[in-house]
Amino acid sequence: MSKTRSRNAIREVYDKPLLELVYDAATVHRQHHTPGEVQISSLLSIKTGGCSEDCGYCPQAARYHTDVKVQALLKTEEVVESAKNAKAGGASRFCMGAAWREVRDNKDFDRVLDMVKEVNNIGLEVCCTLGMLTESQAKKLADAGLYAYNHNIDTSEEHYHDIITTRKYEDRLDTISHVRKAGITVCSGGIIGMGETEDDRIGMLFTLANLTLQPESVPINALVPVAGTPLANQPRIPFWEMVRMIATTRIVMPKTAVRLSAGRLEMSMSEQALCFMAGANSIFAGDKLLTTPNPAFNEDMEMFRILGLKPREVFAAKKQAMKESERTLTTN
Ligand code: SAM
Ligand code: DTB
Ligand code: SF4
Repeated sequence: MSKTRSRNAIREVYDKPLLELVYDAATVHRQHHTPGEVQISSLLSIKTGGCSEDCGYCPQAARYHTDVKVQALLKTEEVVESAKNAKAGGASRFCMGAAWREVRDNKDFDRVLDMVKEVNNIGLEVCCTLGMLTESQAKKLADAGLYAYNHNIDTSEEHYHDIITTRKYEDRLDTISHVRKAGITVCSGGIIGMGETEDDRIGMLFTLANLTLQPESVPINALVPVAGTPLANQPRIPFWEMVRMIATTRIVMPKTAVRLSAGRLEMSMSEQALCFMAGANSIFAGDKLLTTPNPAFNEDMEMFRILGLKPREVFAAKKQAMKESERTLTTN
């Protein structure tokens, strides 16, 4: 495996002729995952806008003038209601996002801990994305039943400062390590289409693939350019670059769930089908991401029917890991 983890090795994969790359990624995918099984995650913004950070892509940063309306932390009942609907629609994971720079030890955090407990009780994989965390905050989330924490590194270390200046790449990596130590699974990926070079994309995959344990989930977002943000006028990336990125991610992180995240609204069904072929096995479903639109839920269900995709069961990864360790124990 280590041979695909150097920058040069990742570059070699990324540069393959496209159809060869997709074929290789599909082969790796079949060795580690059930083909046709796609995880449905549902996303809910539990606290929207007014964020102090300067992430150049983000419509929720207070300093940019966007159409996003600030909304305080939702009530636990509203969140539970939304989680129940998501489960009824076939979601196995429910991800709650807050426009915070970092978590503070206050009443709002206590309320989020309650939300985590309640959503866990519904029988969903609970995920949060709340900004930076300390070790003790990560531990509290784990104790409340948090299954995954999303904290994206977004781009390469070299490109990071062109996109965000209010925190360091290292801060992101520290939070990821706090999440890991607390026994929560890691969801970390990034965005393409922010003016980065191919080397930046490779650099981002290099960082993720070389974490002591690779993330269990890697979202690949295409930038959604939002009016009022510094990246509002970025041209949309050609679709082929998204496939290339997804396929490379699949090959260098064979066991991870590769999530075809923001940007699906601009893709046809055939384009998304090629991404699933290239190893994407997770999506965000629901009419809205955090603040921007996503394909309509019914359209996604129609796509699943036409492509013969099946929503992944809840805790499927955990069950698989347990089966593998039982097998190892009985053969030793
Ligand atoms: N505030 C927390 C944080 O930054 O970690 C959590 C929420 S933040 C909106 C989660 C992720 O959404 C970001 O790290 C970024 O990768 C992604 N994101 C935000 N705006 C986006 C956009 N316009 N297009 C694509 N992805 C975006
Ligand atoms: C991730 O990588 N993508 C999701 C989720 N993690 C939290 C967020 C995408 C946000 C797109 C812009 C918006 O809707 O505000
Ligand atoms: Fe705030 Fe997160 Fe948006 Fe950055 S990405 S401005 S930290 S909400």
